[in-house]
Amino acid sequence: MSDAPESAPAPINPPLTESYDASKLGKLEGLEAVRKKPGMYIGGTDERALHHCVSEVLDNSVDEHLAGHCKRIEVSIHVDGSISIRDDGRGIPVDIHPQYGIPGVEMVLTTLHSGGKYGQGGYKFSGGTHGVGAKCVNAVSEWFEVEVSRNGSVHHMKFERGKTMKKLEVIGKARGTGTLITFKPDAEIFRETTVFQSARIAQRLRELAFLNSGLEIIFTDERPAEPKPERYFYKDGAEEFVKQLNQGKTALHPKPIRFTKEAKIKTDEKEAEIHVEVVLQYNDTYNDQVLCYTNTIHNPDGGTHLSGFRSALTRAINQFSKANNLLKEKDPQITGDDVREGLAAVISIKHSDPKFESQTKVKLLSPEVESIVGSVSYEGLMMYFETNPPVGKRIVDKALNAARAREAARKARETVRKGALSGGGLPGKLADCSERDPALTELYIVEGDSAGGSAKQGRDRRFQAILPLRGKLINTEKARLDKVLANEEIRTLITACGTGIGEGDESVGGFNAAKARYHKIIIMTDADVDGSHIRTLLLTFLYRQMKGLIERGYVYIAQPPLYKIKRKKREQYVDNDDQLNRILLELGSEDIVLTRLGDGHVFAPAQIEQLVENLAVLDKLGGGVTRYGAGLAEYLDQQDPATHALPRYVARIREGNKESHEFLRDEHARADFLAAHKLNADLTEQIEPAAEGAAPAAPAPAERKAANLQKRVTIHEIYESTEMTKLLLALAKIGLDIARFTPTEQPRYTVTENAGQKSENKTELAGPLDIVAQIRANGRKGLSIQRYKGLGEMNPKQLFETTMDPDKRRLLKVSIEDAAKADALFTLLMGDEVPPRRQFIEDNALNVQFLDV
Ligand code: 0RA
Repeated sequence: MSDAPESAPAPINPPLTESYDASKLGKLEGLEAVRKKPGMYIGGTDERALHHCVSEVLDNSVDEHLAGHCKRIEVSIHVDGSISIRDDGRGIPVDIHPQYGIPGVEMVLTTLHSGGKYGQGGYKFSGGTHGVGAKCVNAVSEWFEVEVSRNGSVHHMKFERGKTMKKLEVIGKARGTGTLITFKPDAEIFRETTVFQSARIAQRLRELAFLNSGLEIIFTDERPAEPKPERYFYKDGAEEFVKQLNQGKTALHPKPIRFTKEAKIKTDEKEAEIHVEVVLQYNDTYNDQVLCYTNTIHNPDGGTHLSGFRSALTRAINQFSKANNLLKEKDPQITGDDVREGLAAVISIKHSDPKFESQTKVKLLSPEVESIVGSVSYEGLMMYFETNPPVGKRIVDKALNAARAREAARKARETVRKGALSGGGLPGKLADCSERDPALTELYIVEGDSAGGSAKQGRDRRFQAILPLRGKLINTEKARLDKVLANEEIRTLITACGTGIGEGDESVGGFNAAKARYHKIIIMTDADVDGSHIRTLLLTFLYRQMKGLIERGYVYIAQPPLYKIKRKKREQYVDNDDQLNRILLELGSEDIVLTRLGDGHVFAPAQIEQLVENLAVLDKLGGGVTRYGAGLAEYLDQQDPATHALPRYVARIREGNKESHEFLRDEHARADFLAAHKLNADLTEQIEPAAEGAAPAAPAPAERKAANLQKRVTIHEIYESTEMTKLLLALAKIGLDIARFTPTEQPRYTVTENAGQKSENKTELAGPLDIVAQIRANGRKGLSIQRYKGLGEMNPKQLFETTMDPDKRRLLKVSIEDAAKADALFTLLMGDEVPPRRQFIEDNALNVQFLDV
């Protein structure tokens, strides 16, 4: 490895020399560039870029695994929206860089384009350009913390918006090695959202586990009330991946076919090393899924590995069928499309010097890969067919069937095209709009006739067209195109859209986006399992046959409300749980008097509103403390009286069934605590060693263990502390006395409802945290909350106002940035029998977030 031996642990606060200062200045400017042009470094500031940050940090840990040093990665999303990635790799180097005079870890995290010593870290295969990713993430993080276990010590550093806030320090002893990075994305940069999508991250982690057999990945989203850690671990990586792709389908052969090859080649003077792994298994559907990866990075647009594989597959199957006389004279030629029907495959290559089409690595360009993947695939397949001729025959049969069906589908498409484009008239079910300019019109595809009727009555007929869909929509994954096109609902949809479908140009019935009759196609289904099923079926069809509509951003999903709430005469529709919570607080704050008993101060309504908002968030973030068994009020009372800074760590001490807590202000307090208890800094749970010279009557260790008398100590970082301090500052500003949160003997506040009326009701409260609870309870009084089931429960006017009115509705745009992943997901969802699919949808509360991963 390129790392020099490290003689001593890094000194705390390295001496400031002139060159250190100068180089440091340059670096700050360096990361400033990332903040100024995030697009250049992390591909934008949207939700995708936000998740890309996680991948960047993760890729470094995976690189450690690829280099043979890391077995386990843990990812946790915290309640405050920060995220941690922990690995048990070698740890980022902490020795002082001879040229720059700063610790390796600081260089890796703050110096742009730092080549040289820590530039590549001696990696043969690397997903990211090593280290470049993490420093960009540092630059766009409100705060970024790193803990490195190396050389027997745990080292700590902290940054804010890319600037070093705490220099490298040893904060304790380490037993093993590894890196823990935690960051909170900066809302100044990610203006759209800073909220991590659990499903999206889980999907990537699972994929990584599939592609790295033997790597264990643990994922915990700590934001729900009861977090459930997930474990991803696959002994036979890619093989299990392919089996997963075929889950719920019938495989043509029980075991996936797998071939691998390792090669060394020369490219422009350079030596490169390439490992190829191809795994495939045929199933009984009519679609193909071939997923391509380079150094575990997904290449949705394929590239040279894909083309090498494709031509080898076509060649091998044709060769086998010829050699065994499986083709009859009148049989059509077997094409590439035919051999891919029902194919599930994963092509994963590792390359020491890959070339991609763009920064986003969607397509592999390295020319040498094509022939390597081609030859290993061809030879592997021929060998397999030779030893398993019955499977070979089944595959040829399937391809032949596909070739025959292709001809039939072409004819069917032709018919549909004639119906749709040559004045066959619009379907009777379609209630069209009067506007003719497609840029101004919208088509609502509505589930069921009754909601369709309401939509027709409620719509603005000038520019809104309605197409009700009834009955069973055909599963386009399971059926061949000719069958799909025989389906009445699908034909109606095609005619209404006006674009035609499928590949090829219009003359052969192909898709033409310019002919779209509406530039907004809005899918409106019920917010239940059946609704999401129909939505997924529709999207599958649009994805496979009218992809251009999705690519142009013409396809949307309507968002009907989730709840209807009623109080006295008032009715209101509520979109989601967050909004419901806000409304409860709002209603609960109406017409109340909040009095501070100490001095009789009465808070103004505007103050109450702000207080409640801040206290509610504080309550929610409090989960970051209470999950470890400590009380939120006790924790908040540890605030620094001047700055309101809160402790960053909590030690949880359990002995038998006794439990106590100690809050530790910062890394120093933690280090002192660890030293005092003789504990390591990098373990989650440890047994405190028995005190030296303990009384001879003390039980022996084994007995202590049996009696559960051991002292178990865990230390937890409270990532939410920064955010909670901000809230305390805000609360103090509004005038709430927040020096004490734990309840006092004497009540401190009163909340009075209906003050001055007969129904006046006064409640005494002992602490600030009780205020929100009381107000929420107030809000629920006399309120009926109805979980809203179907679109049909709304009358035409309500449907328009909540879900169709351009001024009030919220539409979700369906984007397929990552088409292949969406495809894989469609297949997972659509390919199997109803019960497992329903289960999947229920388990994952399927929503469109899945679609634009
Ligand atoms: C630079 C050099 C080496 C390792 C790393 C960086 C490294 C970075 C990250 C980021 C997250 N986890 C990580 N693990 C390692 C090589 C170290 C050596 O040669 O010992």
